Amino acid sequence: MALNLTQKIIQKHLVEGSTNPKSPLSLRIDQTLTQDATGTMAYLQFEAMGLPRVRNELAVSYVDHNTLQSGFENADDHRFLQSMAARYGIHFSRPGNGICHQVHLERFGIPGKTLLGSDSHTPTAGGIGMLAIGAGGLDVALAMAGRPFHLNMPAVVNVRLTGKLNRFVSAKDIILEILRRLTVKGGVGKILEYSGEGVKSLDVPERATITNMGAELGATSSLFPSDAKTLQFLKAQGRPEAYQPLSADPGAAYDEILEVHLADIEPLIAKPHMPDQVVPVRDLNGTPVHQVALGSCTNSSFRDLSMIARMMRGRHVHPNVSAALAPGSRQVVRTLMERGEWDAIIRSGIRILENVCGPCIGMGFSPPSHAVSLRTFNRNFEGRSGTRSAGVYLCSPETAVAAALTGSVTDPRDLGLKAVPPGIPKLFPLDDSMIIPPLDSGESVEVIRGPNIKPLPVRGPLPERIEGQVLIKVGDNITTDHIMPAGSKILPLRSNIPAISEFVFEAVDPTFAQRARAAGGGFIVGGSNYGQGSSREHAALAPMALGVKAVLAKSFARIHLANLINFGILPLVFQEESGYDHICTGDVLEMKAGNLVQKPLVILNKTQGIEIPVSHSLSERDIAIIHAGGSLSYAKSQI
Ligand code: MIC
Ligand code: SF4
Repeated sequence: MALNLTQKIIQKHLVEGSTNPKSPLSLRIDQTLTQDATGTMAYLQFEAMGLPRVRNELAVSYVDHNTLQSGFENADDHRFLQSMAARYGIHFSRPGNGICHQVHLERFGIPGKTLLGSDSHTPTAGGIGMLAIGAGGLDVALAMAGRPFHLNMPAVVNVRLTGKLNRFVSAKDIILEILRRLTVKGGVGKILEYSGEGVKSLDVPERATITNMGAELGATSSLFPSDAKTLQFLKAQGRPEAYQPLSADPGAAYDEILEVHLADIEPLIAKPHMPDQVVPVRDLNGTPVHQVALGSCTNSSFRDLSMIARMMRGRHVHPNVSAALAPGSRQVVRTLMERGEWDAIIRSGIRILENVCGPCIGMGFSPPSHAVSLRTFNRNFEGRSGTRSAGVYLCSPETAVAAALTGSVTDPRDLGLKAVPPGIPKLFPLDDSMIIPPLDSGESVEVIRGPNIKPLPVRGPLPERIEGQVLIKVGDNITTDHIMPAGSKILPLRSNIPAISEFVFEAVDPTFAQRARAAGGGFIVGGSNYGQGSSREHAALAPMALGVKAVLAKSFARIHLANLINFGILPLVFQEESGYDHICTGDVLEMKAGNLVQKPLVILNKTQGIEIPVSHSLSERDIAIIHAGGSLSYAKSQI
């Protein structure tokens, strides 16, 4: 049978199950990655499993998120992560080396392998032909313990790219066009597999921009074939031996087909506050811009930063704009330096930040009040920049530079510039001195824990009957940034669940944590695509610590759903969407939870005196996990 590329990689890694549509399956995970903001929890969970060393092929721990050290907390976490890596056989990418997804692509990505990462943008590695999936820290900890990753077979969408991009239109515009068509829920339960003539015109870093932002569609992953461009990139990384050609069989079947004609795409921009609010840049031409932020795991490759340098050469940032750049990696910076392009950036007046996530996660460079901020990033959720009143617009590096030069939204094609993007260099400057390789044996290494690292809270087994108040009712597309905000104030508490719990739903209802504690926990009610966005398991862990027993929603985003299960919170969906209308904040609900296999289940709204049918998509294994009080208790019994 002719197979598509997704099926091929899955079949090679299949532990249990099949690639039949929607069927449950488990996958062998070759590589794992963590970043510091999710990594501390992941490693505490790994440690709790009691193994002497990681069991997967390659595990890498990156420090790129929590690098603003305005107190001991983040520095403590870095030291903890470094000692954990030495203790358990993990590569450690030191702070300042670069953003996890960029560095992983450069130094570790291998076509045809599986990668599980505790960050929702892990599918960036799909640009090099890996099947890369974002997950909660606990799932990554389990993968490091050699356990397979469980999911339901996603639908495979074939995105056929034809033609070639026009000048000053780039990979970001391709994925913005797809977001415009499919929306932030259009990819849930799907893998986007790219093919067609148009693929050949895209270098690996451009492909990675596209697979990166597949996360904003809610997609499980996005995948490009491995071809001559992949070989060229791996050669330039000094790793030609990692190459193998990979593509779908001729005539392979797909669940859906999406045609994208590259020549028809124009520069696009996503308006506040969702990545799918996409319009042509020219619709906003002339809108005054106050801030431009360049970088992030979406757009900080050498290709993108070189294009910025080429467009800025001999020019200067507009006096009304503050522009800053967080490069993707040291390698990117050194490549720019070798080619004299770094100088053009410095001379232009662009402010230089660390090689980290930085402003993308609200770690500095927050915009001024009511500002318009153009960012080459992937998320523009309200308040994520650190300034609630600011409007963040997502665009390509070309469009961002056009605004930095003119002080207003400008279609980059109107500037009359001659700049063209560079190709892949013959050889990037290779320097892994900021990646500490694992020791042969780490048994004598002491793990260093500062006062910021607090033990994990645990949830007990699910009781027969759950009862409690509806603590909050929210609408559609609620992100994990709404549930558990990030930013420079809250992020340093990622290793301290009791402290971070105080900020759950802070921007939506600042009384939430206090009310939840006073009520001894209760229920959350959500609309559709509840929990989209970041993979942060804190959006489940912190509500669990506050006593949340179940979340009732119209539908869930994939990673958050898995995180709720992992921490023993019951995720229920309304059998009929109208069920959502029959619940108000403050209502008291009751449910028998002894037999979750039987469906539909019934929730009694005691306040309104009505019964509301609910259902779930839990597998037998998920049900066992929930009954056990979460994945860790369940896994311990299995290892
Ligand atoms: C994000 O982009 O939201 C993050 C910060 O990288 C998160 C992970 C986290 O919250 O630590 C993600 O995308 O998973
Ligand atoms: Fe970092 Fe932003 Fe990428 Fe998340 S989306 S990994 S915060 S650069």
